[in-house]
Amino acid sequence: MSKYKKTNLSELREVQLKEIEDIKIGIVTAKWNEDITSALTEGCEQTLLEYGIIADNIFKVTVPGSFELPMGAKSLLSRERLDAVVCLGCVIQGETSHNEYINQSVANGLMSLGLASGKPCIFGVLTPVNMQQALDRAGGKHGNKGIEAALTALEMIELEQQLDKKDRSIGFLKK
Ligand code: RBF
Repeated sequence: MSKYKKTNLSELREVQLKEIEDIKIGIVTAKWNEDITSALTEGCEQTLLEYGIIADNIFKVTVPGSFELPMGAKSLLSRERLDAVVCLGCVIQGETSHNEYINQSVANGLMSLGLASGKPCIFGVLTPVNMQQALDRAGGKHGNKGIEAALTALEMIELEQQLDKKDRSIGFLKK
């Protein structure tokens, strides 16, 4: 079997974090399709706690719909010294193309915000064709994408910590 087999990303991964008690993470959740997004939020928060993030250092807010996720993330980032922000939503395809506008805007918005702020803005938005596909990804047969979003945030923080360590060691090279 190829070592590149598709992994179920909800499986636990190893993440090595330093000073875990100081890590602060935001969770922004869209209220549209609340049954789905609350399951994503629960998976996300539970995972952060399991990995050792302190409950008081998890900052949760809600926004009306997925379109508002980038603005919610920006507002949260400007008020709290966050190490990452996870954005969770569910945009179900309808009879019109509204979902395409929302999804593209949110993806672009979160990418721009992440690059501009230097803080990982995690795209945890389901883009299913129907409710069943959403349920399958919010604790169903395809896992819970809220868990994966939490793990992605932790891995990006780990990367930042590893790079910081390299930066600091430059001044201590042996002659
Ligand atoms: N927001 C979602 O998070 N998921 C949806 O499936 C969703 N469907 C929408 C469908 C239509 C036709 C409209 C107008 C909005 C929808 N929204 C949805 C809300 C959207 O993200 C946003 O909150 C509103 O457009 C207000 O800016």
